[in-house]
Amino acid sequence: MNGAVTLRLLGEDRRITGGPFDSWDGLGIGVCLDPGARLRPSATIDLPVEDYTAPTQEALVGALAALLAAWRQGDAVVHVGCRAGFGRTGTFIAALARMAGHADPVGWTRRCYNGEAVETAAQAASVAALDPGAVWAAYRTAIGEEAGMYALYYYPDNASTFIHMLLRELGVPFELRLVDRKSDAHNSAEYLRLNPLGQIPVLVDGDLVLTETAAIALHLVDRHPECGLAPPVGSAERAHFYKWMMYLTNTLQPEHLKRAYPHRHVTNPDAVEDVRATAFRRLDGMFDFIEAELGAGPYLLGDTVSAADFFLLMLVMWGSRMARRPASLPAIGAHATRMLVRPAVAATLAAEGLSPPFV
Ligand SMILES: N[C@@H](CCC(=O)N[C@@H](CS)C(=O)NCC(=O)O)C(=O)O
Repeated sequence: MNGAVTLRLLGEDRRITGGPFDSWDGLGIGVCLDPGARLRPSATIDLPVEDYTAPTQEALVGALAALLAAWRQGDAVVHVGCRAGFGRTGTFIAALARMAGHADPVGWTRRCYNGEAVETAAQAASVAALDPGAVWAAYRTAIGEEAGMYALYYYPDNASTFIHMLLRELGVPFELRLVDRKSDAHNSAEYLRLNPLGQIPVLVDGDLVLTETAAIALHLVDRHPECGLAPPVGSAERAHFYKWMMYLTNTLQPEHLKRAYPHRHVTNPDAVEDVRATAFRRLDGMFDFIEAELGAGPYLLGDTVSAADFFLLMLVMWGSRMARRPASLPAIGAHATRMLVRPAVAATLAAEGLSPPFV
């Protein structure tokens, strides 16, 4: 054995040992990355990877989903191993750290498991490219869960963008329904039946028709707790998660809306510019506050990503229209850069036709 790490996955702390596969005592689940391993107990998940190479994304996603599904059956211990137990083992452990939401899974694995973990650039790249949404989708298939189809009423670069990113990150099936604001579709009788306020987004989840961006996000993280996009209910971290969700929805987002719709806040048309300028100034102050609170972050809650980080990213992207772009602040810029490379975020921006620079 080389070492052991603990990662919070599927709502529980999981202990994972790593090292040569043939050194495993055979108890629990084994993840075998060594094509030449002699030991083959029945509870083995095979992911054969040659020395100094990286698994394909498809194979990595399949093995991660199989392990998550096996964990769900009980509290089994897990041993991950290849021949020496550094490079390929470290790569798999780093992939698990990514699934647990760590900001720098390779760095984390080198710090917590083994300094030599993840030996090649290709192995590091395979961890960076991992799409958690693809793993969650494969996991649901593996456990036979019938995920219902969501429908998201959206318009590119509207508040729906945050929910769109979340749906992809959760790996759930969804359908996008465009509400064409150019033709005033958000004020059509049909849309007003869904949201009497005529605002975007609306999420349809079976019989449930839900409005209000933050409420939709909270509903989604509750519906899919396995994905860990919100800390455990009742924990101090969960309380901070609520704090950020509330701040973003009741303070930052409304100020953006004041900037976008200043005429709604005046009776005297001459005051429109003053309202707009004041909103810009207040937004600068709010982003200064977030910059200070984020600090080293790297995420709003510290080392692991949550739904609130996707919300912040969207509000930072909206700020690319500001004289001082919020992403020009160092901590917010680093946060946005980290979030933008997540496969779910990149896919959302591509689908909505949104292109950088946001940072
Ligand atoms: N409180 C709502 C606000 C949503 C909102 O204002 N959406 C904008 C697009 S980003 C919209 O639909 N604007 C159209 C309008 O207000 O007429 C939420 O968070 O969902």
